[in-house]
Amino acid sequence: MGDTTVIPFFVQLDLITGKLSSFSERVVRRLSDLRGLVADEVALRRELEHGDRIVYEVFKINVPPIQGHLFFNVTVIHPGKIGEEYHFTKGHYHMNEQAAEIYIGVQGKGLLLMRSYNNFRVIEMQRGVLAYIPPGWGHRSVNVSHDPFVFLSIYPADAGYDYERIMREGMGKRVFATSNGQGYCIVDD
Ligand code: M6P
Ligand code: ZN
Repeated sequence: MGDTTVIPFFVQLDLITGKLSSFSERVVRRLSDLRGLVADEVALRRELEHGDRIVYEVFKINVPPIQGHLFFNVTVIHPGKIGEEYHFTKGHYHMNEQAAEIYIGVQGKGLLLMRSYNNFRVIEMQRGVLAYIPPGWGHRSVNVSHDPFVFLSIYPADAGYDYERIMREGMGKRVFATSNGQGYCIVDD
């Protein structure tokens, strides 16, 4: 039998800005949370001297973290670079190797980096792009624009997050600004 402790509900999503009418939790990730993940740790330390700015925020709607339920979040990656590397999320694999995820681009422009062993995929995200992350693929998002990059994600509530593996193995790709500061280049890592 399914879990019937939650009664149906809705929230309003502004499809232009990605703003939610309400949320249960706001997770804030700052520069200091990206220690050990950036290409240029010296640049990170230098930027930290000017303050520990917010890199991205996740607006979560809480449902029980158990099989059968779905999490849905809005993630906002603020524009910016660490050295020449564009702001990105920590990235994770799902603890539950059966758990897929769907991303829906809402605002701005980003890249969805994915890795499964030595297979790599990159999807350009913008409003209306529906991307599928199959089970077993690590995923990280990057803001390659000068505006906030906002996306909605939907995934099994028992997916779990494995950040360790990303720490150990990396995503295999990094995204830097081009010299004129307008575009991006994807580099093997
Ligand atoms: C999306 C989802 C979340 C994730 C968030 C930030 O909303 O994939 O599960 O928490 O992005 O990414 P990370 O957990 O890698 O910091
Ligand atoms: Zn995920």
